[in-house]
Amino acid sequence: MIKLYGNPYSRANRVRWALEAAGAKYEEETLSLGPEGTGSQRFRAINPNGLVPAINDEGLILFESVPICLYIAKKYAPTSLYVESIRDEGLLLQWSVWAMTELEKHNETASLHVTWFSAPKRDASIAAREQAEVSRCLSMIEEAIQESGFLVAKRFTIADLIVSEVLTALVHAKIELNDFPRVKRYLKMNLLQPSAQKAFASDVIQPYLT
Ligand SMILES: N[C@@H](CCC(=O)N[C@@H](CS)C(=O)NCC(=O)O)C(=O)O
Repeated sequence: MIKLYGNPYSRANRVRWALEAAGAKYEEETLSLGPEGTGSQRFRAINPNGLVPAINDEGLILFESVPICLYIAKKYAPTSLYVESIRDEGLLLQWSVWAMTELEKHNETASLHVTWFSAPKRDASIAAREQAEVSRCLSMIEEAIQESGFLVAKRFTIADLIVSEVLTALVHAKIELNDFPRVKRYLKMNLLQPSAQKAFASDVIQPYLT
């Protein structure tokens, strides 16, 4: 059985969702975020990077949420969450990596200056610049899903799962989806899947289900 080291308010959500969507058997150890949990010597012996998520699959320890999701999809759900052709694999990897290096990066920086930093540390110009970058990313998704409703292979894949999970953090950057109606519908539809309903704490996805 796979062991997931996670936390319900962390990037472990995308891995838990991937495990649920793949129908893989797993158990989760919840760690607190900070010195007693993720920063502890015991956890650093498992994941030297000291962050959740990490998994142990038959002795293989992996960290970094996006590669973990891709690994789970390819190993446990090759015909549903993964894709067949090398062409589609290229697109799958593109959107999955982009979700982390562009969409998530800009949303996280905006969130710091809108929500997480104490007021004196917030910089309104950085917040505005990064919110604009998130909007640019949302326009890209709006365009990409226009034809089939999905990012790759005209069906729900691990790329949609990863992008959708990253989108659940928009609330922290105070980004509204009203200007992106296709993305709004896409996110709601994906989060209404039974696998997502099992994977997320309800308060994390509630803002996107209305
Ligand atoms: N790039 C990593 C980032 C992981 C990460 O930042 N994890 C956070 C929770 S979302 C964490 O473990 N924080 C605990 C800490 O900072 O001590 C991934 O995607 O897995």
